[in-house]
Amino acid sequence: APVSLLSRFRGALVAAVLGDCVGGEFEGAEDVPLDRVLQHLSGLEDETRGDGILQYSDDTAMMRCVAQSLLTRMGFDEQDMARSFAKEYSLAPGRGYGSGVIQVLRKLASPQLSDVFQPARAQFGGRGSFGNGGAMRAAPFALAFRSAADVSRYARFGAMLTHSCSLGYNGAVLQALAVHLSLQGDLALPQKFISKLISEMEEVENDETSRSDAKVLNLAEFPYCARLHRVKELMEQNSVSIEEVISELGNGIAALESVPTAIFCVLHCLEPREGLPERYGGLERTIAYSLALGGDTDTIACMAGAIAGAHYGISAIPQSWLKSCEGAEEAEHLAERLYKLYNIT
Ligand code: 8NA
Ligand code: MG
Ligand code: MG
Repeated sequence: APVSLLSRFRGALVAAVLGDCVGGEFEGAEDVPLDRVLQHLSGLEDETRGDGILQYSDDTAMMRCVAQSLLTRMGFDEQDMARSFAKEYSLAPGRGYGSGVIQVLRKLASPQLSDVFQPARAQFGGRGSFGNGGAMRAAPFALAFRSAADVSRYARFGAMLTHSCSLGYNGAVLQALAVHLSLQGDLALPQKFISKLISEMEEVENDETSRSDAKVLNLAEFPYCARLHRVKELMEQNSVSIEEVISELGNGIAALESVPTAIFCVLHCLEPREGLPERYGGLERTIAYSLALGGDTDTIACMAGAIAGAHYGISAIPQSWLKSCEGAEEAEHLAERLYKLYNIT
């Protein structure tokens, strides 16, 4: 049966939370053997397991702020979103935030602050953060705006509240666009999906700031486009090892080293893969595969989860996984409210 748009909305936000919660187990680990991943995931099916619910981290905490702000303001309001981030951080500072972004979140709490983009610009000697913290929370922008141009514009501003380096906010744009295309059903044609993303990012990266940031950071011209071309090449290969994915695309906390990686995870897992259980559907494969890459596992699984969830819909998510993750039900509720907003604007 075709997947309804509402099911895709719910799938996107719930699978993002799932990726964050189940990925936390391996965050920062260099080597994550696939059997450890599968053991961790099958543990979720065991109702008698004693270790309780898996907690979400900064990824989900900030994504909830984005969704809530878009809902209450019925669109993007930088003051409100900034305040929401600051308030969330002050209430629960122990969610595993990046070491740099904490300074921005503290400054955003000041009522005297007039330019809410200023604290982000002061990061890292004025260069701004290129971490994946803008991208990890970008999915709700694709659920709030209909056109690719709006998704792109507001995902960029939303990320700039903490990530003022173009590598940081362009990663958020790419993630939001990937969710946007997935919601439209574009993953049915994977080659076309990646080609569309490349042509969108050619425009996004063709501005002075993006071009000069790439140069200063010693990166290829059009760094996201270059990575997406590598994703395309890996898709065309008969077999791809985990080591190859990590060396070609990365698994780190920089947006450039994790957003294209998350997109690859989704594309790679559209088909059954060796080493992954046959009973797994595509969404379960995507989450499992993302964790097996190691590195920034919670964030890569969160981003891959959002894209995959938008493709497969909510019914692809195992109930036992949903029940094991803090904030999954709340994410479903936020997705339903965003769906209503999407249909009246
Ligand atoms: P951020 O803005 O603090 O960036 C994260 C890190 O990236 C910084 O602490 C720096 O080490 C580095 N960095 C970013 N920009 C620059 C720059 N211009 N020059 C030099 N170094 C730079 O925080 P964020 O929100 O982007 O971080 C997101 C990630 O951190 C997420 O994965 C989140 O889950 C969290 N986190 C990750 C790990 C991990 O081991 N992978 C552990 C704890 C928390
Ligand atoms: Mg995290
Ligand atoms: Mg992380």
